[in-house]
Amino acid sequence: MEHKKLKKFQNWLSEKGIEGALLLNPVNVSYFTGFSGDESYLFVTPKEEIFITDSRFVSQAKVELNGFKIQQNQKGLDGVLNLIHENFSLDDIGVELTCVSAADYLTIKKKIQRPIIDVSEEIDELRQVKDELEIEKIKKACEIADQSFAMILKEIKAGMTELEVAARLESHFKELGSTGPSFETIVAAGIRSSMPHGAASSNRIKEGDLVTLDFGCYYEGYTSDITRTIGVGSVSEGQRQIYNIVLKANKETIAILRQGVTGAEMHEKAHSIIDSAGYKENFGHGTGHGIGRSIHEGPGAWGKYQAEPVVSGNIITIEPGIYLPDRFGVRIEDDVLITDQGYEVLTNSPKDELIII
Ligand SMILES: [Mn+2]
Repeated sequence: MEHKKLKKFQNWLSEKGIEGALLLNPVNVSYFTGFSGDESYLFVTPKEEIFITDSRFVSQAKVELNGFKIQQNQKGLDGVLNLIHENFSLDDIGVELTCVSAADYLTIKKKIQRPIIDVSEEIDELRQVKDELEIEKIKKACEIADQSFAMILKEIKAGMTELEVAARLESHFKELGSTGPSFETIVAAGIRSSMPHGAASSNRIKEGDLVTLDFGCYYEGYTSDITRTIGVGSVSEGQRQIYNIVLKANKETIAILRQGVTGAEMHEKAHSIIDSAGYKENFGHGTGHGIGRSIHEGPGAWGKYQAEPVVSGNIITIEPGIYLPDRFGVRIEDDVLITDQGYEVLTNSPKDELIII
């Protein structure tokens, strides 16, 4: 296995004159090493890379990691810092300040007694441009989500609870090779569909409900994130109209995607359609975000002030919605890869007409 991303990070450390960086965030540790466990540490200098873990993970690390020095440590962060202290004389240390707890920060500061430099932003920037292998994994995560949705469509019935639907959906992820959901599955039926993030509850689905399902799964450490809203039995003309406005916003926003487009432009496009239909106040959240090893990551979340343009290799969501308080809501979300030529939609569950089950 090659470690191009780690090499880039090490080159950056050396350019910045940072002598070593201690990574604690399990997502970043996995990103650079391919390790699938957690609670481990990666210490890197411009030339060396040491993976530090405890006895639970040593044999797993030996199987999964290639080319890393593996050190066993049973004393948590204190032990890791002792190990660094004994083997390296550093003038400064890089740390992911956005994900280190205040307690850990103080421990590092006390033990190392050298300036602490934030490396989070550089790692975020590396992570937001996906390579071929990462793109394949996210495509597979999207495919599993699509297939699971096709399966659940045959099973949902009036009378089931939202939790029952979520449980079945999540079990399909695993049947299809995913390690599980990448965030708390949202199944929101009837009035609850007007809550943008109504996690599945014991509410029972009934005839005439719209049901919003927002779900995603992990495949080899990479995530998917998709939303579909469906109808149960018969739906009203009003429900269908709202669906069609959101669908138009979803499709037309996806259609503007290409390198150089900013989150603000995506947000403006989605809003132009929803606002002109008279629902400005009913679309309160962002229009989308980056995905990858985390469900929310670079290059950002799409809102008015997101001025950074997307680039080839970014994988992002587009997810407009309309929510009518105490009545119902609709959201339609897809995952899209930005390419050199334009874009590629990675989630392919049907959406062109409101699905009625
Ligand atoms: Mn999303």
